[in-house]
Amino acid sequence: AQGKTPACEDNEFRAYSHSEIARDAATIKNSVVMHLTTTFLRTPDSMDSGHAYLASAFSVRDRLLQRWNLTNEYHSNIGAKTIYYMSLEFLVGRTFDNALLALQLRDEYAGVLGDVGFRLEDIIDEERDAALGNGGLGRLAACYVDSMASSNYPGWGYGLRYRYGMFQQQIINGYQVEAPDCWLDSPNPWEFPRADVTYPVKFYGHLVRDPEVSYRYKWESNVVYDAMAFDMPVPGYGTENVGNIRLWSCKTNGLFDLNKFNAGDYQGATGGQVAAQILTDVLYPNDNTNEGKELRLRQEFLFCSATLQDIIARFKKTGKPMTQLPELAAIQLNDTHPTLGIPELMRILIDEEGLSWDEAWDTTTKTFAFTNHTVLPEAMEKWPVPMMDKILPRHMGIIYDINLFFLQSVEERFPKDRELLRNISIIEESNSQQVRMAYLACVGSHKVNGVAAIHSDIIKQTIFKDFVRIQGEDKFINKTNGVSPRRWVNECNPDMSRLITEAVGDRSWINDLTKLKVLESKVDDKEFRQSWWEAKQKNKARLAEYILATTGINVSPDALFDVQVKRIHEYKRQLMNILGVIYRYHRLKQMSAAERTKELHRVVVFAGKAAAGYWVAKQVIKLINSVAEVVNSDEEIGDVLKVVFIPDYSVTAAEYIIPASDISQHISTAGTEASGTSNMKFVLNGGIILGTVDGANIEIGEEVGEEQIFFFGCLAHEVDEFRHYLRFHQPKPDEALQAAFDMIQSNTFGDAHIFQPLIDAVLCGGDVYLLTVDFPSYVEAHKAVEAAYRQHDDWVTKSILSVSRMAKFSSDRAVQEYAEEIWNIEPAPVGKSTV
Ligand code: F58
Repeated sequence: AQGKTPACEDNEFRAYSHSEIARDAATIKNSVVMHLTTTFLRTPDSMDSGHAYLASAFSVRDRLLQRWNLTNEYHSNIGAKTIYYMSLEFLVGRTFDNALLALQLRDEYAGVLGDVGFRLEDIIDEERDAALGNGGLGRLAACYVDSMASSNYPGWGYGLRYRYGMFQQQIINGYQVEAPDCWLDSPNPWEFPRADVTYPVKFYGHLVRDPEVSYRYKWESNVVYDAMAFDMPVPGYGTENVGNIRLWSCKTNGLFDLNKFNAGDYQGATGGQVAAQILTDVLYPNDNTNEGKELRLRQEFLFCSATLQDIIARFKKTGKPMTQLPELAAIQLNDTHPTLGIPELMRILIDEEGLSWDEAWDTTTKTFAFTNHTVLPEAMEKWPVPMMDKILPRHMGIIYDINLFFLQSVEERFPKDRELLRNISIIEESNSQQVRMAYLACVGSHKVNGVAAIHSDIIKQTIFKDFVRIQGEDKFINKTNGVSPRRWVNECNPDMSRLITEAVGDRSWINDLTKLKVLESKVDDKEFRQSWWEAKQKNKARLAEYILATTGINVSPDALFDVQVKRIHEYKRQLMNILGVIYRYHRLKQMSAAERTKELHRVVVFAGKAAAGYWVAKQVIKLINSVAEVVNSDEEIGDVLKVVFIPDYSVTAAEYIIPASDISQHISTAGTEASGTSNMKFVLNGGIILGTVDGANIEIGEEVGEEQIFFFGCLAHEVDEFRHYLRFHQPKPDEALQAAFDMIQSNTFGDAHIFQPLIDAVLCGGDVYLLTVDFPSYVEAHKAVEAAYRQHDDWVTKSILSVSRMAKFSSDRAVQEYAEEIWNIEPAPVGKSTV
């Protein structure tokens, strides 16, 4: 990209680049064959399903590319304000089916592939997930860029292109074993290397003070890595708009030391390359815990520096003064992991662009906004000052100054309140000083939001309490999460989607979930109800096949499917669930065979990954698998109770599992789950929630009505008192919980010693997650679920009514609220609507 590009004078060139997407079978076939033969050097006779996928995917991407180019060109031509969603995680999953649906080419490709003997479903199954995220936070980022694209907001995601994404989970002898996710081993049709978009990123080094301006420095270092951009298209649905996720990869080419090589030092010659590459090699696999490793800090900075340089390079093309940046760019921090973007922007504005401190600070705080996703103390990001000072000396200096000016302004308003100053300082004065990233993010942003109403209230009363007092209520707002109706209904649940489309009259609901309201009028329509039930049964049969294929366990789709799928964490209480299962098993064993025949059949499904270093969570997985082994092979029990742990939970697995649930469990200790987003997906797919009064469960309950949700357990405001009590008093399990413990301790599920630490955490460790408190009401809630499920007609009514009332939980609604209340940005549709 050297020199200025001449304007294109060739009309044919321009016309082709703007031409309509061809939809006829002959053109599609031609492009698939073209890729098969010229991109992959295969003949039609030697085409297997893997190559059929690749050739089709490249063909679809050609169609997407054209729109993508036009979108970028259009937004830069009109000088649209753009939202940059900075997230160290994007849990995208697969793209092929999503792109086919967005382009409305699914039937066409199914036809073309059918002609050569392939089923589209099998071809779709060839794609590997892009699993560049851990859980909720990463998937939320993917839903938000999907909504930005589909709602025509000029918006980009920024992240890292990890060579190894979320690890693959194998279950060996009941234990989780991690294997690397080598997702880039085969060609990836959904990324575009942009070798020309590369930025140098510095580490370590020293500072030289500007002789004229005391706060301006030159940062000199010879540790410089290159971050190179890879772009992933985000197909907008029902629009020609295509969004972008720009991922940085640490480029190593320039780091080969030819001198060392010539001197015979082969390892030394590539040492620089290895050191650089490591930066974007792996995703840290933690969910709601802070790892605090130096490599992680360097990852975060590489990400922030490259992203800020890129945003500024784009802005500078407008020729406007830097202080106008907030008029063209809004940056959203997806939790604290990208917070170094704040001092990095300050550094660029002051040291490189020559702004004064005040101008730079004003520009920065108007540009950034920050989303908090957790209240768990162990997840709070903090970096030791000495580490930060060594790796990022300039940024440490800037953070000190930000803190100084902030504390000075507080001191003026609240003189002599030393306690207050200590509490709000960005630098924590503990044994070793630490930088509190949540405070830095808060001080450097103009808006701070939580992700569900209860969570936003809690953060205002806890970690940001003093900041609310100092900076005002208005800065702290709520943006309840949402999920994409494209992936989480239309793509994963084709049968239910067809029914909704029939009821609505067209497909407009896919971009406007308020249309689901019409389902309410169908609730008494016999035929509709029957089809609704059949769609669920079909999804259950599909999941039963998936379970058989992944675990070898046979389950009957006629049973109640009871599902808990999410990261394994103590606060999410999978332990309580499996203890409930054990208690159920205990009761079944006490019954006579005749009594057992009257019992409702149930399949309890678990899936989820534990962070590699999270021992307790891994023991919970082992317990679930041990229980499954005993229960599933107990001939007395048969189909009355089955327990399944589906290995390697992923976005794609979720797309099979969620549409098949009758009841799903969201049972975190009240006040601990910020929002949850799978709860929304389950209800949108006609499932009912069994949950605590926590996170977005509460708002889901408000929307669907109390008949449509099963709540249990203590309330958030009661938790502190219970915890306090249990610190000083022996927890008392009720009879049911004690029966479950007894069953474990009598070696029913193998050597009880393995599981004793799990029991001890409850009985001797203060029962921090309040299992003894909530277990009785949990068991009662299960009974209520069972009674309701037996009332088949009422259950179908609940299911239809729930879906009809779920509009609020579309990520389109969430993104629109962010756009209006935080980003101050408007849709800028490119081309025409395609619905
Ligand atoms: C999740 N956080 C919340 N963090 O737990 C969940 O309640 C919420 O619905 C969701 O965010 C979206 O708002 C979460 O997923 C992480 O995985 C972090 C990744 C990086 C390290 C620290 C945890």
